[in-house]
Amino acid sequence: MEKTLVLIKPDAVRKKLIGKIISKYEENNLSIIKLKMETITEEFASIHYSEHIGKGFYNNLLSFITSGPLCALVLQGEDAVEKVREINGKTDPELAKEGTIRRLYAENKTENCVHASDSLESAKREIELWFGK
Ligand code: 3AN
Repeated sequence: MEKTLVLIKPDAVRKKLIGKIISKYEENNLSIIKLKMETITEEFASIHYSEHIGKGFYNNLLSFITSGPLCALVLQGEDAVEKVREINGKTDPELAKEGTIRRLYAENKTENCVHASDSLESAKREIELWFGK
């Protein structure tokens, strides 16, 4: 069984979509094993998004992700990393498949409702960063 980290980002929290988003994961047989609400600092955000430092969208990404409370969760299930990325859809909501969270609810590539770990390795790193060992 795999574990993966999901963030329900500040745009989705403001739009009161936490319940709808969590339902999508549960309907796909994933279990929530950890969950918390938090408004993160720029310092913490820069660790989470360290791979994007220097990219054109980095400053916007940082101010957006720190702009209000988000919901962090660890999901567990068979093939959880890949499954959650399928459920979320592509980064750009216009390219995301019908029925995915981003296609249904996201505004644009930055305000795109959800984050999910992109590999088992990043899942391990991100789960430790957000919830400790
Ligand atoms: P994903 O979350 O789909 O795996 P990443 O890891 O490539 O996407 O990017 C992390 C976050 O950075 C995205 N969720 C999105 O909010 C933002 N982002 C990525 N690419 C762009 C872009 N071209 N323009 C604006 N924001 C972007």
